[in-house]
Amino acid sequence: MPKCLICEDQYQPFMSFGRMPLANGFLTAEQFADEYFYELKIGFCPACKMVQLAELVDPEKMFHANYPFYSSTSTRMAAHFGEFAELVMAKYLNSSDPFVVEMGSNDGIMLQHFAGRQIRHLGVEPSGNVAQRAVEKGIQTICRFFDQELARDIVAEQGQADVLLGANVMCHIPDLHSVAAAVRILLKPGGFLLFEDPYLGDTIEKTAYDQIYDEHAFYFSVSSVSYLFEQHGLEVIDVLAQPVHGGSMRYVIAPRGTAKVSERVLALRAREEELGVHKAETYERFRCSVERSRDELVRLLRALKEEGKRVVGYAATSKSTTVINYCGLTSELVEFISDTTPAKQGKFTPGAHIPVKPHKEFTANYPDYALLFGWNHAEEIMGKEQEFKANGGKWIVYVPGVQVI
Ligand code: DWN
Repeated sequence: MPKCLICEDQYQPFMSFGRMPLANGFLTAEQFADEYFYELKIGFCPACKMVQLAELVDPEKMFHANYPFYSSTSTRMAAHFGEFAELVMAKYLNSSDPFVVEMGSNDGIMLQHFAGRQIRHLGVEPSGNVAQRAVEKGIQTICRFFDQELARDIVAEQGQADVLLGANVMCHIPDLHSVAAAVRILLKPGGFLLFEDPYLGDTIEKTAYDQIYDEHAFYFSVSSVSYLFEQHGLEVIDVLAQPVHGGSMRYVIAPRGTAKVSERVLALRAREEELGVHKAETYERFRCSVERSRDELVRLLRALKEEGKRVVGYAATSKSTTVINYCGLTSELVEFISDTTPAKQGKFTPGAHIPVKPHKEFTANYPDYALLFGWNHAEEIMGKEQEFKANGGKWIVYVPGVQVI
């Protein structure tokens, strides 16, 4: 039985997706023979309520100088981080010369707003290539993993921070106790930590099983997040639902007793009780929904293949690695995947080795169906691909259910 990474209790995993490659391990044909696999298995700890991966991948295998995900590929996300930065400036930066630190700052999509206003800032990003992109934009960035040692170094050189930020990073870090301890070191006594990640409630309700992959070590609820930070003298003072990445939650954390706790925190706890995020049966039901969703998608794709229809994947997302490998999709069913990231183009998807091609290959010869692996960006993508629809093309989505649009 695996041991919980948060409370060290033992728990029973509730689902295995089988042998899985790295979600962002896009590769060349020469690299096929050495491809890395692990078992993608997820469990729920009844003691502290944390949902987590049972087998973790070494962070250095995932986040390195060739990490292919650049945050700035979505215009919707760029706008979202602009709004996030504005909120922080308006509500949480109260000192005369504030200092903002962001963990997992990627290509600087959020910090650029602080840099643009000459606000003291520092991005902490372990993937060298994306960190370099931020540096080129004039954003102060250090290429390291966020931990206690780094927190001490930052305090020694630049002092404590008024605000710590994290967007789609906290759930990626296996040693969350080290992060919480680092927050205590780096944060001013009256400071705030704000972070957001995909929300467990949405993942369950929408059967968004593709949120589960190596990089996401944890699947947060306000209950599990509260438990974690309470061990370190910190508390959740506010929660704000975000309509991005298929449903995210922003948590505002402060040293215990230094700020008023919003009623939204209690309301979300109550909603989680109703949803049953604390009950083993909920995860059994989730597993059944995932299996049903997989079977429906495979059935649909096989039927289209028999009818002689062309299906192309749209957006070689990290999430697609789980769907493709769990459902056993191959290039027989999905001809190729169109993606706008140069670092993924000309390569093959992890595990199933479906070719990834530039977007112009999609528009040059529209398929009959586009399987939307970037379903979380549906509005943005469908908005700009109206010609595909006008040419008779149809979208296939699988979250919250398998559907042809
Ligand atoms: O937590 C994480 C999330 C937030 O971002 C990660 N660990 C890594 C990444 O996950 P993802 O790859 O599933 O993210 P997205 O934003 O759903 O997908 C990005 C991919 O989609 C990129 O390869 C670019 C591609 N894309 C595209 O080809 N055309 C995206 C858009 C918006 C488009 O129009």
